[in-house]
Amino acid sequence: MVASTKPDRLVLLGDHFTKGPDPLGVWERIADWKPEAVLGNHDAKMLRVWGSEAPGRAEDTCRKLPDEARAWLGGLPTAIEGAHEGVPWIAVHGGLDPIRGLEGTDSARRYLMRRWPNDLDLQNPFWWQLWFRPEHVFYGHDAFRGLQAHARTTGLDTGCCYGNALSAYLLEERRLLQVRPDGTPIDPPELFWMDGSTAERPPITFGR
Ligand SMILES: [Mn+2]
Repeated sequence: MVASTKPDRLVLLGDHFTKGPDPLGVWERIADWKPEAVLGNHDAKMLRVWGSEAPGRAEDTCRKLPDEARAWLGGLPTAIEGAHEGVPWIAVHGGLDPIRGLEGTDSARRYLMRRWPNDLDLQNPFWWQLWFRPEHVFYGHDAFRGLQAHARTTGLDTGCCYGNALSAYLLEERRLLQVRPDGTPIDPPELFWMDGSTAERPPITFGR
């Protein structure tokens, strides 16, 4: 997708290394492309355990990567802001407080939040169901629900590491891009769900 579109800005949405089979391969791409990126919850875990000999997925992943990857992770912001044709956008891994916005969402919630005001009660609404602020938010962290296309939020984690698709959004063309895990383009894009279905379903909306 990067080779075919040659974007001016490439923003990765977090959880860069722990999910797939080849973390070093991911790092080599990052070192080559030098994308912008936001910190994911698994990235934060890696920073906490780096250098530890303890067993665990994050620890194992750290041991496969050079120190430069640690420095890169350690320098990542938890949010990136931009604007395209007058529309402001924000990239985060998890979510944002729909009442207090970016400035009112602390770092951990930016990379962890799925529901608002917290994830403890599964009856709580998803943060994006309550997002009526002016910025369009792009996020990851929720492969279980597949592609999430709403008016002002777009969830792009379509579970490539589970055999589904890698998804990206090309702002200049307002177009979703997808490839299969082997790199084959999926055109037109599909909505991927964890039950294996690719059929299009109505987008989940709330109050719109
Ligand atoms: Mn995550």
